[in-house]
Amino acid sequence: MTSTVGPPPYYENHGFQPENVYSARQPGAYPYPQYFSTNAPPVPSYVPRVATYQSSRPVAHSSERTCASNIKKTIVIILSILLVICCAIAAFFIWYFVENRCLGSLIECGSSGVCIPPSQWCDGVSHCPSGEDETRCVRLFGPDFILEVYSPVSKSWYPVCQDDWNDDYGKIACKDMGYSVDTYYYSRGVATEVSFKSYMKLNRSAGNIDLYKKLYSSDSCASGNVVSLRCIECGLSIKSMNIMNRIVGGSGAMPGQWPWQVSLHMEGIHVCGGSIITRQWIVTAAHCVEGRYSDPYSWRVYAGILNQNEMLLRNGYRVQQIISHPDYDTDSKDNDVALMKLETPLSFTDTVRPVCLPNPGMMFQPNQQCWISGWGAEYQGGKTSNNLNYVTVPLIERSRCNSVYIYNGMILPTMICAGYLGGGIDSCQGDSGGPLVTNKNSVWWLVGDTSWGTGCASPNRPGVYGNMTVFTDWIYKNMQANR
Ligand code: 4AZ
Repeated sequence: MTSTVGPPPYYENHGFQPENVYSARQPGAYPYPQYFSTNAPPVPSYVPRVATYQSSRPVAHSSERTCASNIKKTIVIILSILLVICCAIAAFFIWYFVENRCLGSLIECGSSGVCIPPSQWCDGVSHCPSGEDETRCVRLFGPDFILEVYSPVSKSWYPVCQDDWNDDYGKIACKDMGYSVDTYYYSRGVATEVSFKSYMKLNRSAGNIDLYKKLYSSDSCASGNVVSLRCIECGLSIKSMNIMNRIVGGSGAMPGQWPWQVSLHMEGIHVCGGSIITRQWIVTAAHCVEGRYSDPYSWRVYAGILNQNEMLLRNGYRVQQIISHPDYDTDSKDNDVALMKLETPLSFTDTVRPVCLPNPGMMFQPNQQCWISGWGAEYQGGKTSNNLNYVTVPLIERSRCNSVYIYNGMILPTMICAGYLGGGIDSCQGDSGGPLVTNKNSVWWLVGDTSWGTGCASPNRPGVYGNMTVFTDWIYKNMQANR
C-alpha cells in the first residue's frame, strides 16, 4: 500500500546534558562563547584543592555528593527509558501509517485512513467518506457462478453482459472478492434460463480506467450471454462416488475422494476437521478454536493424508491467523464458523483441492443428499478414528428439526440439520469443523461445517451443521481484508 503521509516532524536530539560536566570540548565544535583563555589546551583543567576548615567534615560532604550523583544517575536512567519508549511509539506509528493503516480485520476506505469492519462492506449502506465500501461489490450468483455487480445508485445487483468481457476483467473481479489471481480459472459467456431486465455492460470507448468505472447499466446485451466467473477450480473430486455405508456407520475414504478435508492438530493430536476453500484458507467451526485453542501457532494442518498415524510422521502446515465469527455464541452454537489462514499456501494435487463455497441464490432442498467426512469417533464416547470415514446424510427441514420431539427450537437460521431420525448414522466427537457437502451441476459445494448434536447417531437427535450459505459474505469479506 502506498502512503500519502508526509515525512514525520524533525526534532534535533541533543540528548541529556547535565550542567557543565561536558563544558570543555573541542573549541570549534562548542557553539557558545568562551570566557576563558582560548590558548589553553582543550583538555579539562583541575584546580588543586587546599584543605580548609570544612574539610574536617569529609564524611558528610562525600555522602551529599554520592546522593547528588545517585539522583543524576536515576534521572539519566528515567530519561533513557522515556527515550526508548518514545522511539518504540514512533516506530509503531510509522509502521502503522506506512504498512497497515487499519487495525485488526478493519478495511480501509481507499487511502482515506478511515477504517470500517468487513460487515459494513457491500451492505447497501455507504459508510466510507467517498462511498468506496459500496463501489467495488461483486458476487457470484447461483450454481452457474453468474458474475453480478452491485449498483449503489439503484441499490441492486446486475449480471455482467459477456460483450467485450475478457479474463483480465475476470481476474480483477476475483481479486475484489478476496481470491488470489494465481488460482483464477475462467470467465465464460453463458445463456441464462431466466432473461434479465438489466445488465452491467462494459463501455468500450472508456480508456484505461478502473473496471467498475467502465461498467454502466443497460437494458440490452447483444450476445444475450452473461459472464460465468470461476475464481478457483473448486468442487472437483477425482474419485467417483462409492455410496457404501460404513464417522458413525460410515465407510473408509479413498485417496482424492474428499480432497478438501483437512485434519487440524494441536500438540500432535487430531482435534477437529476443516475444509480447504483456497490455497491459504480453511473453514472450520468456531468452537474448535475457542479459549486455549485460539492460538494460531499451536495448530498444524494436514491435507491430502487419510491416515492419522501417517500425519504424525509429517510436519503439517503452520497457521498464521485464526478468525472466529464475531457473533459466535458458545452456549447456543450460533454462528459456529471460523477461518484459519495458513502461513504457506497449499499446492493443489489430486488429493488436495478446494471445495466450492455456496453462491447466493443456491437452494438446497430438504432431503437433499449430502456427505459428511472426518476422523471423528465411530460410536458415542469412542476415540478418534485412524482413517478418514464418510457417509451420506439427507438434509432435514429446519421446521422439522426444531419440532418438540427433535431439537425443540434450538436450530437457529445459522444452523442446518442433516441425518436420520432413526439414528445409527451421524457425525461424532472429532468430526467438528469438517465438511457437509453436496454435489450439484457436477460440482461439490460446502453446505455446512460439523457443529453439534446431542450424542451421536441417537434416534431423533440428528447432526447439526453451520449453515454455510449465511456465512459466505463473512468469509469473502475476511478473505479480502486479510489478503
Ligand atoms: C463433536 O463434539 C460432535 N452427532 C460432532 C458432531 C456431533 C456431536 C458432537 C453430532 O465434535
